[in-house]
Amino acid sequence: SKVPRAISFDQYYRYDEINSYLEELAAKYPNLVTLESIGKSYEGRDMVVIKISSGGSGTRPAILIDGGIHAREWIAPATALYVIYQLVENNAANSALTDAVDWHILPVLNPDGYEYSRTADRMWRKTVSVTPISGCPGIDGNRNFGFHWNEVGASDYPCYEDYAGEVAFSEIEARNLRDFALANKEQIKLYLTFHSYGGYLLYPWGYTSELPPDWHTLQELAADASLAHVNAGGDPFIIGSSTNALYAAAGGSDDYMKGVAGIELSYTAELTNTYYGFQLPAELINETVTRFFESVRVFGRYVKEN
Ligand code: ING
Ligand code: ZN
Repeated sequence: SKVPRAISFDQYYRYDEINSYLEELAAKYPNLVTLESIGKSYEGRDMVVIKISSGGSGTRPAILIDGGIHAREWIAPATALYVIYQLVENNAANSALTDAVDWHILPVLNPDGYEYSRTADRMWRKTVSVTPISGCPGIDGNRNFGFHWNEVGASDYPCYEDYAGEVAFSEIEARNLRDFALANKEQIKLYLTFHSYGGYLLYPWGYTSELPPDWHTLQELAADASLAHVNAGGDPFIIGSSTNALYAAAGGSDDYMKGVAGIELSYTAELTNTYYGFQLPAELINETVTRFFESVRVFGRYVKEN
């Protein structure tokens, strides 16, 4: 695996390159960065969470971020990587975001699928594990979480893109994230999962059109994050519950984090709303990630102040 000379945001990296960068950061910034493997993927890739913490006793409030649960949504790992880059390599300018809050970031939740999308099928969405139908591998990771699993907006048929799996948490990648979140749930105050595309900031629920009791807080914080995105030159996000703003779908990671792990502030970010869809050109990574980092700042500040 080759180490990038310096990270840049005009290209999409391979999984090994992303992990090499994380290792480089851990070596270079030992007082700020630690790496934790939360387990291996189906094909045996290490799933690495980078913890960014300037100190404290491990009881600081924390933010959990993941990207890349869906293989073809390449801008999601790129955005997670940019957040890491800013918090670590530009910490002098961003120390207000790390002086009271810890960050746990998993840039690629579905590494097998990501590599498959990089090398074989650009539009692959799912994991790559076997299903009861040979010739139709893969489960939709964002239909596989065990909260109101498979009740709505998911398929029982393995050949479909939104196949929920034979059982909840059939996927090792979803189990690994679940176990990490549950082990750290006292600390984690906010969960952000990066997807593309469409330009939405979504909060639970995806399984019902009913709103959580604290939906007003979720809505207002997302509105602040959207305003920061606009002030950075981006478009406003469409904000609402997944069911009401986009479509109903059960088994999503955001519903699980709120409904079971008890992380009250839980969001899905659908990054970019260009006509390129999933295939956002590499030339547009930079403006996408720099603008969205201003939204991430808002989430960070909120956790710090509340
Ligand atoms: N969109 C999400 C999906 O998994 C979503 C939207 C998120 C629905 C959370 C329900 C709950 O379908 C993409 N682009 O994957
Ligand atoms: Zn997605």
